Amino acid sequence: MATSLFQSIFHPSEIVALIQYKFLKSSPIHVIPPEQKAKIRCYEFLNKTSRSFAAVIQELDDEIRDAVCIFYLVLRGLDTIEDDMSIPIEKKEPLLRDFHKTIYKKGWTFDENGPDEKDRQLLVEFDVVIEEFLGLRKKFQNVIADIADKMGNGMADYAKDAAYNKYGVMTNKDFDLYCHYVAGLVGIGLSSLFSTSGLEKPELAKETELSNLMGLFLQKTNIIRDYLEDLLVNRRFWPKEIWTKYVDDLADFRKPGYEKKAVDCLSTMILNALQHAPECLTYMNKIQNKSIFSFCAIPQVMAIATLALLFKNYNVYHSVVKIRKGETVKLILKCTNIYEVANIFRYYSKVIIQKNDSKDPNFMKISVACGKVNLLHII
Ligand code: D61
Ligand code: MG
Repeated sequence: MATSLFQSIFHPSEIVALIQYKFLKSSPIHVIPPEQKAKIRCYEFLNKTSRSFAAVIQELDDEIRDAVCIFYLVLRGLDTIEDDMSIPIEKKEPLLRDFHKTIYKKGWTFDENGPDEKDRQLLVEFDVVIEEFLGLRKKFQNVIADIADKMGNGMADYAKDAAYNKYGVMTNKDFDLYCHYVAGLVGIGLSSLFSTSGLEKPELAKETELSNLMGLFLQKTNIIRDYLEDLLVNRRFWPKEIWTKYVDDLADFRKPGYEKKAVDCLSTMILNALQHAPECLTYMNKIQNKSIFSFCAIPQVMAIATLALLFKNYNVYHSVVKIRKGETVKLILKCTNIYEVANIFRYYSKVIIQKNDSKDPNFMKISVACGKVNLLHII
């Protein structure tokens, strides 16, 4: 709290928001009866493994909260297998492809992750996630298993692709497909869970393209922000089709003399993500339930705020650039309805327009993309 307040010292409205948020947060968080040991452990895992989603998931209405929590933990488990480079591909491929069946195996656990894998403990105690999964309504189970099947097979296809392992993601089309597997499918699954619960209309489950783009917008923003972190562990998610226009090796952007190229390539990446913003607003405009609305909107506004902060920001190549806690909290407090969220999107599109300059090769396209966010009037 002290560091967050200090970081916002020149942003008084954020100080107010930080203090307001601190008091609001101490109001009811759902109590789980002490005999439900597995469920308690699942929520502990949720809070341990997710900085960005734990809070919004726990604020969901009762009808949907546990299903979304288990959906998250199942996919986090799958991702913990995907991310682990110490598991040989012969072992990894069947683990990923069969994961949708594994979640029905009472008592299954996995202790073969590398010792440094950040969420290894989740799989070591995965029997508790399975227990809770098996306690969900059959309809929820089917949605979760279907998404785990598609995601696991998509991850396995990439994990055994030789070009992907050598160079990373190749084309823009590849980039969209990879992001579809790891994040777009989450959006599609969530829409099905919302409809199944009865909290949203059945039609929402049919909006698979808009749901997919909700995930793409979040995942692409993370991939842009995490350039350095990923490069240091030799993971390359920026599509080769984009960066080869500027350099021969993705790591060259870090070298002295490449600053202009680096910032221009960053603009191309940000433009690519920003093009999804209008459709994300269109999706959120369809949400009726208040708790689901906040759950969807908070990650989205953080993403557009992050894109605005990253734009023209050469620091991306030398450190991890993140929005201040005070700014995050201010956004969370504002995310109450579609009009506010549309205003926040417009605000950040203006921040981007102000940083845009005519010497940027993407100047025109960025102006157009921001213009589309600005002009979108909801209802
Ligand atoms: C509305 C609300 C939330 C949404 C949404 C729509 C649409 C999509 C998403 C959330 C998913 C966004 C993913 C962006 C963060 N990326 C990652 O976590 C990467 O892993 C991807 C594979 C596992 C996905 C697990 C997940 C994430 C968020 C959820 C969820 C499941 C279920 C419900 C709600 C939110 C990233 O992981 C980094 C890490 O290991 O920490 C990676 O490996 O690329
Ligand atoms: Mg991953």
